Amino acid sequence: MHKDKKHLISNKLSIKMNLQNIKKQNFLSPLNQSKTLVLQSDSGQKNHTDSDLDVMDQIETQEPPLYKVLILNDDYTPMDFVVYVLKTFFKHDDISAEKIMMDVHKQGSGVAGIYTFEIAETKSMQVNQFAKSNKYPLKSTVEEEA
Ligand code: TYC
Repeated sequence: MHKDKKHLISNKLSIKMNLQNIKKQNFLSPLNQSKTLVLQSDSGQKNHTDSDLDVMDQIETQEPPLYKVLILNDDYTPMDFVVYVLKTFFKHDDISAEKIMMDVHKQGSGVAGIYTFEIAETKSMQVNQFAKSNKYPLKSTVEEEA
């Protein structure tokens, strides 16, 4: 099972155990899609209403949007450096890192990994910073999964 989904289900259980009332609030995701956020709130009411249970079911079925971290080709970054990046930041083994690096080298870009928004952004920034520190032009970007 997807780890974010596990997280949501465990959220659901903790809400079930601890909360008497549940309130919804709308907010905007990084790409301005409307989402529903469930907030913990006041006590006093012993039983969950049907609407509370609907909200819990909604939590369980929501999947977070996913984002690809792309690695871009250039003419100067050494192949070994790209393989090291793929193994270190994206936990690929030698075979997979070598294959992704060669795909990027031949096709111009490739997917290093797929994550939720903050993790994807963080990894991409870490790669760009690491390449810059080593004076290589290697660049990474983030793109929402189709
Ligand atoms: N094209 C680079 C070279 O020939 C290798 C390379 C591969 C660079 C992938 C960046 O994302 C990259 N040295």
